[in-house]
Amino acid sequence: MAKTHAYRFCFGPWNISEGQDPYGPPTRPAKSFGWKLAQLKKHGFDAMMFHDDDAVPELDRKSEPQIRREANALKRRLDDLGIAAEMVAPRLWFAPETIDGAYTSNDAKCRRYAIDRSLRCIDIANWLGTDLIVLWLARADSYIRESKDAARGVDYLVEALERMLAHDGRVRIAIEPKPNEPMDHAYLPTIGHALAVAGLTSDPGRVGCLIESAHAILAGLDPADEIDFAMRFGKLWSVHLNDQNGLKYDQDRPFGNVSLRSAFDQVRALERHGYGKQGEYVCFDVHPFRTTKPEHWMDHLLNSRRTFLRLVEKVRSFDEKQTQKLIAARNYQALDQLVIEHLLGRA
Ligand code: XUL
Ligand code: MN
Repeated sequence: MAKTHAYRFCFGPWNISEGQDPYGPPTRPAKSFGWKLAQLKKHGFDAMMFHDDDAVPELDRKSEPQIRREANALKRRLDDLGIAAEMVAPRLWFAPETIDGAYTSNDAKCRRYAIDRSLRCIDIANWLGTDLIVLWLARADSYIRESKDAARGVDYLVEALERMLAHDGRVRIAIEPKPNEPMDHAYLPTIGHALAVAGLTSDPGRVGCLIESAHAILAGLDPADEIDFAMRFGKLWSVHLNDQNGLKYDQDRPFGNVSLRSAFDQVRALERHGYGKQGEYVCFDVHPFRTTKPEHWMDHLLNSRRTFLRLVEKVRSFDEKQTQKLIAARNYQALDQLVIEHLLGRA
């Protein structure tokens, strides 16, 4: 395994959130984008990830020249700080046009809106200096099965991807699957689904994926297996590391905070396939607890990075020779305990 590889880290402005949930209001006063960017810099993160309207607020109400001006101004701000834009993701779950599923809406006008907005998102990504677009297909599903045809949903998704690929010959599109929430059953719940749809486009090499640990867990899958699978196809272009306690609502907990062993396995999978060597970032899609006080606002991000880096050490010092011996002897019971003892450290 590579011993020298250094990782670069990233988060989004939404990861410094105010504590609201469906049942209660914010518990911390909102901070400005400038404050969030300054925190990112101060704490030594390398990149920020953006929704299109994190980069250019209220972009549906703005003209193209105005969007360009604001994106260019943001790029200058990022450059001054030495911060990269990792990706831009079209926020296709807020506007009235996306109520019935954006690209997969039954209404042609709404599908057109979703595609037009995605093309604008690609332009913003270009102005911010990244070729990576992330699609979390929040509402690509049906509330009522009989109202839609999932096969036609695939056609609509492919059509949208084709329009994006044609809009910019260099753009790479990473699909971020999530099996549920806000919807009941998403059309693309897993990496296998995302890559299958990529294969239907005219340029599958430019359609890959992003794995979020919590989303894989919500699909009943092992995030480390999802990482291995995506990397086998050379398609893992970003990760949203976090944690999740069972099949509940999306929790976006600090990385490793529920299952240290699963986090170890995820880091080991990333390490063994050289994640990051092509410029990929380690992003944390984590949120502070509702109880977090403003003075501890960055701790969920700092702790996630600290846990990640400590696990990199654990992966690099794991006894791989002994592992191979135990595998050869089919002594998986001993292998199981080898992992546990390693994670526990010296008694
Ligand atoms: C939703 C989620 C999003 C995407 C970006 O669960 O993870 O924040 O990561 O659109
Ligand atoms: Mn995410």
